[in-house]
Amino acid sequence: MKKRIFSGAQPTGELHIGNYLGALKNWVALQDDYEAFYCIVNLHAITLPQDPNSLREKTLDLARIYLAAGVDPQRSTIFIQSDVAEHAELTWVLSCISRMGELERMTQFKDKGKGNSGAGVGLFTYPVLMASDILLYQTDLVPVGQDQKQHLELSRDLAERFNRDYGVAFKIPEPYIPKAGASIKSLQDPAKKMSKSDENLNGSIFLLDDADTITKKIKRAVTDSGTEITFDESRPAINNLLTIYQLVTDKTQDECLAQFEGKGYGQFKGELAEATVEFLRPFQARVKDYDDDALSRILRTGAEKARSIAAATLSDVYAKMGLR
Ligand code: ATP
Ligand code: LTN
Repeated sequence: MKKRIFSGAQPTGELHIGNYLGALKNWVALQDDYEAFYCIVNLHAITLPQDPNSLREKTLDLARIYLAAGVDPQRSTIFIQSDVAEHAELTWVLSCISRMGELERMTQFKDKGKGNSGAGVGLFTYPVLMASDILLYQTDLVPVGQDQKQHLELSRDLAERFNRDYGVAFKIPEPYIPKAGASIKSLQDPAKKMSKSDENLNGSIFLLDDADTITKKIKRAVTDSGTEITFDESRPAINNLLTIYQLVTDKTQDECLAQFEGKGYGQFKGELAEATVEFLRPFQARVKDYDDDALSRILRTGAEKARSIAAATLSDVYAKMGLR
């Protein structure tokens, strides 16, 4: 039997090339060898206020993005988190075995909510919902970017704790974090990761940006002092741009180095812009491939499949805890 993978993204804004290279690219590659579940995590999105109509729209837009990126609905299960009630139900159970201290240590919570008594409780318990997502499906592998590593460790801790205290109900999931692309940086500040919520729109290349916009953003990207174009962590701006080049062209590091040896930043940026535009072109054409009916069918079928697996896990958990 094939091993299982699970991953998800939030319908909270436009996806950028960091999301694509850090996560989606691997989702597509892994679906050949794994039974894959790709979720649109709209319950995570409401940890911050969302306009209802816009959330509905962004949820469907994100499903289109998964499909355009190459997630194949014949092989992989695509579904909306809130369509499978077990995610919320298991979250309550796992909240009861989570500790305040371990959630307080989550760096994402520290960045977004810690010390602010007006912050929503959902921001605090967010990683427990993520653990439920993963554990409901007896997941083997979770392809994510570097920023999710700590959340995944919490998922493993909660699974181990439950299994030890109540009997084995969960598989212990492994992270899958790519060597290159796990943390694509902002084009404006290579000390920060590229992020949907960055106020500086020039820092991110969005998947639906047109060729002109992409070229402008790359031309404006900050660079490091010096002139060499190499993979070198101590020169984070060029390292980031070269990593993007490597991933959008599928070249090896050596091929990239050889190609830009002795060339200037101007020429490099021109070639990077061109390669990025070419990489996104087929994706952008496919975003309109599915009409609303086709999309609804895929999401309905996905939710049914997901629900049948999630229900079996939850029922086992309830039985082991004495809830039924
Ligand atoms: P953002 O900060 O852009 O809102 P997120 O992590 O909150 O990102 P999601 O859309 O849920 O938002 O993330 C989907 C996937 O993209 C996750 O696996 C995440 O680890 C990955 N990811 C997010 N930002 C980057 C980045 N800059 N580089 C590589 N992977 C990333
Ligand atoms: N927390 C993640 C999104 C997410 C996820 C998941 C990723 C929610 N549930 C399960 C992998 C597996 C984020 O903010 N990027």
